[in-house]
Amino acid sequence: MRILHTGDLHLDSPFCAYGQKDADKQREAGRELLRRIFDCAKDEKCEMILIAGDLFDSRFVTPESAELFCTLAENCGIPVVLSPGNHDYYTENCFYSKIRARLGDKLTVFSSPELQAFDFDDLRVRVYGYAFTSMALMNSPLSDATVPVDNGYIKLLCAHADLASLVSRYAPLTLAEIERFGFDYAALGHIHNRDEREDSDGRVRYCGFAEGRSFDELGTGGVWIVDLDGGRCEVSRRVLSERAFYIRELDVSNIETNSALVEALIATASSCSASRGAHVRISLCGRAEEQTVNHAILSISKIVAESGVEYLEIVDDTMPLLDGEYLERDATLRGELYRTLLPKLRSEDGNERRLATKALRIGLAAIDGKSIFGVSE
Ligand SMILES: [Mn+2]
Repeated sequence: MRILHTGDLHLDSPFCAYGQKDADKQREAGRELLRRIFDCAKDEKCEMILIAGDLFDSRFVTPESAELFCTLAENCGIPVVLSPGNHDYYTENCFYSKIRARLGDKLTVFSSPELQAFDFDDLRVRVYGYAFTSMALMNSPLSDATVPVDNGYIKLLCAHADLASLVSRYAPLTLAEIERFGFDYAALGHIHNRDEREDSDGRVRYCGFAEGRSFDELGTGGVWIVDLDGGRCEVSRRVLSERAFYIRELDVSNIETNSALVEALIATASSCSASRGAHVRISLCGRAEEQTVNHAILSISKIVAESGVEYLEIVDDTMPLLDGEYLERDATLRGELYRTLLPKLRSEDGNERRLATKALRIGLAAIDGKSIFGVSE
């Protein structure tokens, strides 16, 4: 049997950092992603869709997304099983309970914080799971549950859970608990950036993000296609993202001219542009002439156009091209300023380093009687 495993789509996020229009666009992109996921289930001839929680970002679902989800679940022709997570937790009058009457057995939703199981006799599959019924679920629903007698069906778990911490507020499951049940496959959600697999044979997995939403979710996203067959379990990834985030570092120490830096930035950005909708952050490090860096930052639209990325930001992490050794021995105010800032200039913390670098530039400019307004932000 073949399953599609997804979750953590966080549809209808407020996207507060965006303006109204862009936030609407982001939410529409989320709906398009949902369409692609259901299309994928159809194209791949999946027989069931497991959604491991946080399908929606909150309990407030927009009418557009509500209608889309219902239509897709109604027409896909295969069972959709969903376990509510800490964002879209289940209550008596939540979205999921409201659409129950309309969707009937096309959508199966777990509704209790205790372990539940549903049988799908046509498929000879039993799906275990539980629901968050508030923003937290302090215990593991598997820990006290007795392992039920096997009925010969394929045994699945669909759950929103935290395998990373025993004291988590988000259903702290352990791998041992999952293995005690002997699931053929455990479809988890909650942690967006885990490794491919949690156990040695790849039967326990987080769905991972289906499409990156920020620089916290790097690279392409997708869903798992799971084939279960006579005790065998084969899992493969289908990339469904049309937007991907990347962070790159560029050492500018040996780059001497303005145009050489722009060329280097175009090359670095281009290395990400094979992915659709590449969003790239390049952090410049090493020692550089301030003016060269400023020129590059002003050339950002040219770099975007020539590299083929959708979005680019440049973070200036460079050290000014100053003679540090000379400044360290300098007995004047310039040396004093440098020595005072030195621990922060060498700090492990990138933000502290950036701030100290800026303070040094402004301070040296002021001591030299130069304008400090040319100092970049
Ligand atoms: Mn979650």
